[in-house]
Order: sequence, then C-alpha cells, then structure tokens
Amino acid sequence: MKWLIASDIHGSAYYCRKVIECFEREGAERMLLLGDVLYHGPRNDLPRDYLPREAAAQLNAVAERVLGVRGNCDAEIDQTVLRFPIMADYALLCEGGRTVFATHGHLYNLDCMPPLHAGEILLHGHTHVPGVWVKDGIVCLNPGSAAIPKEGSRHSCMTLERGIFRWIDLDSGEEYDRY
Ligand SMILES: [Mn+2]
Repeated sequence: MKWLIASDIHGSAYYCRKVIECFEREGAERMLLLGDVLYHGPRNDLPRDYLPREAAAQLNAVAERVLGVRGNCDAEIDQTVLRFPIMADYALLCEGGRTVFATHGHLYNLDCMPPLHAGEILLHGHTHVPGVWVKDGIVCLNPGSAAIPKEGSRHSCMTLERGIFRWIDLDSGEEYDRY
C-alpha cells in the first residue's frame, strides 16, 4: 500500500493541485492529510491562490481515497464542505509492521509525546518544517507544508511505501530526501 502524506495546504488551490498531481503521478492508493486543509489561519500570510472552495472541490474529486486528521485551523464548518473525515485528533496506521501515529502536531509532538514505543513512528505537520527527529527511540517525521513552508524549506509532501518515507518537492516533483 502506497500513501501520499501532505499537510498544511491552508486553502491554496495552487498547491492543492500540486499535491493531487503528485498523488496521481506517484500512483499512491491513499492520501493522508495531516490537517490545516482549507483555512489560512491568522498567523500565516495568504498562500498562493488562496481559494478554499476550489481546494475543497479538488480534494472532493478524490475524496474516496483521502483520509484526514484535524489541524488547529480546521473547524466544524470545514468538515461540512469536505467529503472525507478531518475531525479526529489522530489516526493510527499499521504499515510495514510498524505503528504510525498520524496527527497534526499541535496536540502531540516531540514535547508532548503520545504513548508510543521505541521503533514506532509519530507523523505530524503543523511546524511547516520537514524533517526527522528521534526521541526515546520513537521516530518523528514531518512532511513539511504544501503551501506555506517555513525556515527556508520547500513546498513539500511525502510518500510512504514498504516502510520507506520519501520527501517530494511539489514544485519540481522530485524526491529530495528519504528515511
Ligand atoms: Mn498550519
């Protein structure tokens, strides 16, 4: 099973389209969105082509293959326009024999770890900075932000297949890191 993992689209129709193009190009079976899907949020500048209704329509066109968790910018009203679930604080995947705890990152993160065990994976967005961190043997992975990357990072998403995570640059479509 191949996953496309993206976070923090924040209503950018331009980068939402890039995520879906990456999803199709990579041949992933499911898309996992780690929250902050439609609303830009009061702390962010507007992303490129900030058109939440258009982003919702793009995602709804592939909704039967999309799963989501709730970000701190996702409200009940956002769920009413999206045809896939986004209101849960976390989702658990078992992939390649490993437990993956997928969440937005404002509730669970390196400083507030969920009850995982060494070798398991905490997957979150929220910081808009891609990367890998390890704490007490738990691997914490961040795909970065599709629309509003921070700290000089790229417009980014990730794939997961057979235990391998690959970071993809959404502008070039190229892999730029893996774990
Ligand atoms: Mn965000």
